[in-house]
Amino acid sequence: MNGRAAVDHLPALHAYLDDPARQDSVRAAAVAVVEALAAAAVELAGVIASGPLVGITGRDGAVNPDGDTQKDIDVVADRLMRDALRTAPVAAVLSEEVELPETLDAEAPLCVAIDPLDGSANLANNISVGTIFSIRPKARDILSTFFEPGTAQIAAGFFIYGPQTVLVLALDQRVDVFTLYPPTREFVLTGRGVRIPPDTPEFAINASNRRHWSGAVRGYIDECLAGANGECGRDFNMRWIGSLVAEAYRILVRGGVFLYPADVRPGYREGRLRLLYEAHPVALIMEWADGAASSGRARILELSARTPHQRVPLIMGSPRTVRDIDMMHEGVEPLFENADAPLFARRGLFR
Ligand code: FBP
Repeated sequence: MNGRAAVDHLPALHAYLDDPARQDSVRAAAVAVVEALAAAAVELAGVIASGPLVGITGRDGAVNPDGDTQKDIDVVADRLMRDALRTAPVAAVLSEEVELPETLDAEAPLCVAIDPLDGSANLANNISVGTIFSIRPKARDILSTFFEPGTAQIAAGFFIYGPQTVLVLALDQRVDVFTLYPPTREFVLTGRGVRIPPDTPEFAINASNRRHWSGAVRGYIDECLAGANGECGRDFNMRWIGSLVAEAYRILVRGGVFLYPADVRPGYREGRLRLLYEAHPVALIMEWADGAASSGRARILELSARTPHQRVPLIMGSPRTVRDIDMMHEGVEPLFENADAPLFARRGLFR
């Protein structure tokens, strides 16, 4: 098969972005940010692919502001992404690896929240990891930009460093997929206008935390596990990769639902994932691809952060499934309610 000939028919990212860039100055700025991040992602993909051959040991180093232990690759990814953003029209950047937003060019029109390398602990096992970003117009006061709801985002996306390096981009109310073609170091369009299937019997959750979950989440998963023998009357499949970008990508391809709920463990009472650079951007991607994203009690995009590294429960995927799980939260006390208590017993998915 002639790979080169197949690529020649596909628009490259920079050509594809010409159209939105012509529409208005804010969109032109967002396109410049995406292109800067894409160039950095090509570098980062090379470093990740070579790993120990270029001195990446995967060793733990400092602890980031959120209490996570940084790996050497986290530091490299953070430097690459923030250096790239300095070349783009960005007023301030909030990175997972830094405590507070950093001002870059105060006059520039956009602010960016970024997780430079999500799931880096997976790299030791050669599992896909990613860079997640969220782009929003600068508010009058730069800092307050980050405390606006997720609906303020004008674009978002993630790169996956996996078997292929892929960019999933939400821009102009649509979601497109670009794949890196290594010989030219260019991203080319491989998936146009992604649409999430409305209802796929597949779920992803870290089931080892079951005893810590709220009754609503336990009830939903128990019904999935009962499968054809239970009230839902059909079998479910389960996946858990432990890498948000890989889970989100699977949902874009074949639907299903991903849950990282709040639970009773100390430090998990607001969930695990971060609102500004994990939940907000993936929620925008889900919604613009016809999916949904919720905390169980509210639409993720309507939530505002109170602190830069705030966590949030995240349920995302096929819209009917997310809606069903939201319904199971209705009338149930927020967290720590007893799954066996009468209140929960009244609430089920299929009754
Ligand atoms: P980091 O932000 O520390 O990289 O972790 C995020 C993450 O790896 C997600 O990608 C993934 O969904 C989740 O943590 C897995 O968490 P757990 O190990 O608790 O199941």
